[in-house]
Amino acid sequence: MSFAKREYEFLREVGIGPKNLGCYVNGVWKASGPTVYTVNPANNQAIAEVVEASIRDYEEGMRACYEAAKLWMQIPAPKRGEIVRQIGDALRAKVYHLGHLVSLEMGKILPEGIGEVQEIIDMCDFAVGLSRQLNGSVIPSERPNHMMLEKWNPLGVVGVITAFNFPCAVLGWNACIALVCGNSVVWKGAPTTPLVTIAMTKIVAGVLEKNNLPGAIFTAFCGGADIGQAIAMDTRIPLVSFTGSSKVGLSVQQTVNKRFGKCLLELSGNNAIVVMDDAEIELVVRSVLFAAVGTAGQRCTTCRRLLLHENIYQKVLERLVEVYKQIKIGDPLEKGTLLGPLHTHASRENFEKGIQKIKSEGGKILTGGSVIPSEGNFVQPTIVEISASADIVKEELFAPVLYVMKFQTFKEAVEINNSVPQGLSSSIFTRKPELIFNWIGPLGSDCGIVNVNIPTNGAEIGGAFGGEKATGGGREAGSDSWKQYMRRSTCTINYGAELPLAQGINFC
Ligand code: UN1
Repeated sequence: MSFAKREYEFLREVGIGPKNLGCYVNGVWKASGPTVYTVNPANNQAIAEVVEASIRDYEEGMRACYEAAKLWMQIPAPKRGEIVRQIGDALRAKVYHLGHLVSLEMGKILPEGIGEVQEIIDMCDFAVGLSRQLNGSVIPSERPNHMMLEKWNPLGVVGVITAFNFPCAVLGWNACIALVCGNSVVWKGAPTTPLVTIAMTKIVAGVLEKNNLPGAIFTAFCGGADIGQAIAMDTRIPLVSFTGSSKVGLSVQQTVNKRFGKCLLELSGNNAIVVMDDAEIELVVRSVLFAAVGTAGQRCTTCRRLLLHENIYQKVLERLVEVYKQIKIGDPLEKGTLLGPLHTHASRENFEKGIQKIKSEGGKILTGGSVIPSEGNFVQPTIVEISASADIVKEELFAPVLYVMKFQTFKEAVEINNSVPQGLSSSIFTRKPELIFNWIGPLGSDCGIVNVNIPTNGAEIGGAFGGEKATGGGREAGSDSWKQYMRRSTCTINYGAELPLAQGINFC
């Protein structure tokens, strides 16, 4: 497989040139860190050059960002919503071009690249509505002539550290909410997707500039672990939202907690689809295909474990293997491709190591299992028959590798679903009401996302997104996730002349 090096028209449309400065600091593009090349995962050829942030850039940016928060938080929330509305409109105008960039630099197929940008647009819409609903409550006081109320105030600066697999949508989940809540944002994107970081920041920066607002309200850095570590340690950042592996997330959490900062973690998943014997097989096959092969298995919501009832085991498996053999693998920007490359050469090596481990632990490869010789990071979509108790099944192998296992009862399926350290997403296929309600009930799936008759991935933004256990416990995007981006002030106001004390205490 080889790809000719092409000129990508859409890069210009989103403000990317051959050489790019990777920091948006106090409203100015600059950078004094190392120079890196971002590469196309489909052929490992350089796309463009980026100068990353140095710690000096970080300090300059953070100082301005911290000051800008004081101004931004005094702007009424619905007016902040208006700015986020404009960001949504600016993204709408570029959804196609930005989607291409995501696809080019990350390696996901174009419909998923465009879908990722759409996810931020959806978040903007959600956040605009939210900007008029940051409601507190009024609580009856036990004391005469007293009033108790809850007032939600901004935190100040929200730090957002995102991963390569969703190089901009996860920024959107956090930034849209953080901004309407009155916080300024400091963002570090993944080191291997700097162009998406730059293009996305240019969109936001353009809106801030047009409205004569300080660019420092949205501060962004391309860079590596040193900038991430600086964010985790920075006492000016009361909330750090981190997306990545459980291992790195734990260390970020410990660093942030040590200074009494708060963390919002979205870490590894190890998501199962449970198929009962009354399931509609074609619905299952389509769902598993999207859940296990979509984004080349590099979503945190990717289905990694397929639990099949013994009565339909053979039938589903045969159908899946047949469908897997027809998957079109190739250039993610090309129409019709279903499986693009893994993101980096290292991910490809990781896939190979994983396959070796699978074999050594008794896994039987039913289809796939090899890398595809090419300049890029292509691997075969893989189905493995393996015991639920194998060590490798407990890990998140970030590749299109699906473990299949058999069960006899619903109870056993739930036990297997819950038997891994991670707890992000899960799904059951059945039409039986008692199974559906048990699945979503207290003794059902222990995950943050508990689906029925749909894949484990592809969540809408309206719900709170995140998971339990080693997934980190965070909830981002919709529902009431916004509360994490604000601090709650419980206010008791005495408008009388006396001083009655709570609990009836007489203190004189
Ligand atoms: C991620 O993989 O980090 O539910 C996020 C989904 C997407 C988001 C995935 N909306 O698959």
